[in-house]
Amino acid sequence: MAMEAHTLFALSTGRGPAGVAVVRVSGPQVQAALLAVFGRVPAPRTAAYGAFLAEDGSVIDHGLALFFPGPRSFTGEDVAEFHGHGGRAVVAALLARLGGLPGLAPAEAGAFTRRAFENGKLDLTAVEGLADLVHAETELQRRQALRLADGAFGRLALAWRADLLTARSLIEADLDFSDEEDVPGSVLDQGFSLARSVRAAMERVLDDRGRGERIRDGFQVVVLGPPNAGKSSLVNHLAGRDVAIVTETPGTTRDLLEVHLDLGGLPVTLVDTAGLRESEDRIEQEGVRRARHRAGQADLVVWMDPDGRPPPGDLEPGCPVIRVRSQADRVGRAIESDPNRLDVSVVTGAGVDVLLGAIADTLGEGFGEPALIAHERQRHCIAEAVAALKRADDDGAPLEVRADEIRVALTALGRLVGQVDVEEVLGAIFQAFCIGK
Ligand SMILES: Nc1nc2c(ncn2[C@@H]2O[C@H](COP(=O)(O)OP(=O)(O)OP(=O)(O)O)[C@@H](O)[C@H]2O)c(=O)[nH]1
Ligand SMILES: [Mg+2]
Repeated sequence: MAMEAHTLFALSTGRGPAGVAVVRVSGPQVQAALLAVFGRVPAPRTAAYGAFLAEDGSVIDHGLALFFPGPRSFTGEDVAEFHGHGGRAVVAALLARLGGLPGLAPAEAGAFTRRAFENGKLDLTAVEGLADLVHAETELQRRQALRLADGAFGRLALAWRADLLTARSLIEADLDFSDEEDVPGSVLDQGFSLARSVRAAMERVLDDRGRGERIRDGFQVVVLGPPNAGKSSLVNHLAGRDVAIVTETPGTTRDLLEVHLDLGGLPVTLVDTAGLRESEDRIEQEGVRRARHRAGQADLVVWMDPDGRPPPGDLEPGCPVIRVRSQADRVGRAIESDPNRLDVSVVTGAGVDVLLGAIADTLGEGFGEPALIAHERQRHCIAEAVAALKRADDDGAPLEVRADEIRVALTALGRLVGQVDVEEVLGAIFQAFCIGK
C-alpha cells in the first residue's frame, strides 16, 4: 500500500507583521484540520467567518476560513485557507496548532506548486511562469510571467505535439504498407510537410533575440568613462539614493556597483564602474579591468565624458553605445555640439529624462511585447526538437531513421512541458519558489 501523502501547511503571505496573513493547507487531512481549528468545514469556495481554536478550545484569532475541495483547487487536492491577522504571534500560534494535528507537516519551498504539477494542474512551463510571477518586479516581467503561468506555452507545445503525432502516424502508415501498391505516396508527403510546418512554427518562437530571458533577467547597462566624468553621480541620481561614493578625486570608484531600475517596465541593472585610465595603482588597475570586462557583457553602454569626447578606439563593447557629455551645467567650456551626443547634468537635472528615454528606446526596440520563451531550459527543449525535425527532413536518410527523429522531437516537447525526464529538473525549478507557494 502506498503511503498516504502528508497534508502540508505553510504561511503563504509574506512575513509579518501585516494586516492579514494567509495560511494554506493542502492534502487529505484538510477537512479534519478545518473541523479541529475552525469547528466546521465551510461551504466550498465560500469565505466563512469564525474563531481559530487552540487545542484547549481557547481562541487564537478570528478570521476567515475557505475550503477548496479537490480536484478543483490550486494543488488538485483538498485545500483550506485561513485568513487571520498578520501578527507574528498569531501566525506562530496557528502554525503550531496545525503542526500538532495528525498527518500534518510544514511545507517546503514550492511544495504546493509541486503538488499542482504532479496532479496535472500545471505543466512545467506554467510552473516556471508562476515562479517568475512571484518574482516579477516590472510591468513587462509581470505580463510575460502571467502569460507563461496561464499555460500559453504549454498549450502551444501540446498543439505541436498533436501535429507531430499525426505526422508520425502518417509516416509509419507508409512504412507499414510500403509493400502494398494502393497506398498513395502522398501520405508520406503529408506527414513530412506537417512536421515541416511544426518546425517552422518552432523556429519562429525561437527567433526572438533572447527577448524573454532578457525581460526576465534584466538588461545590463554599464556606465563607462574617464575618471571624474560623473559616472557615480549619474548612477546615484538615477537610483534616487547614494549607492556610490562621489568625490572630486579622480579614481574614486573601483568596484563594480549595481543598482536595479525599472525603466518604463524594462528591468535594468545599471552598473557603475571605475574611470578608465592608465594607473600605477594595483587596485585601480583591477577596477579598470573589471569595468572593461563588464562592458563586454553589456546590453548597452553609456559613455560619459565631460568634454564630449568619444570612447577610446580600443573599447569595442559589441553593443549599442549612448554618448553623453556630462556636467553640462559647467560653463566656460567651448564644446562643439554633436547630434550623436546627449548633454546631461545631474546638478540641474538637465538632459536626464532624454537620456532615460534614449536608454529605454535602445533597449526596448522590439521589446514591446513579452516573448514566449523566458527560460534557457525551454529554449533548449525547442532547439532540440527543431534539430531533430531538421534531420527528419533529410530525404537521403532511410525512412525509419526519419520517422525516429520525429519521435526524438516529441520527446523534447514532452520534456518541455514536464511529461518526460522531469526528476532532474524539478529540484532546480522548485528551488525558485518561496515557502507557501
Ligand atoms: N557641476 C557638475 N559637477 C558634477 C556633475 N556630475 C558630477 N559632478 C562632480 O564631478 C566629480 C566627480 O564625480 P563622480 O560621480 O565621482 O565621477 P566618477 O565618474 O564616478 O569618477 P570616478 O569614480 O573617479 O571614475 C564630483 O565632484 C561631482 O560632484 C554635474 O553634472 N555637474
Ligand atoms: Mg565613480
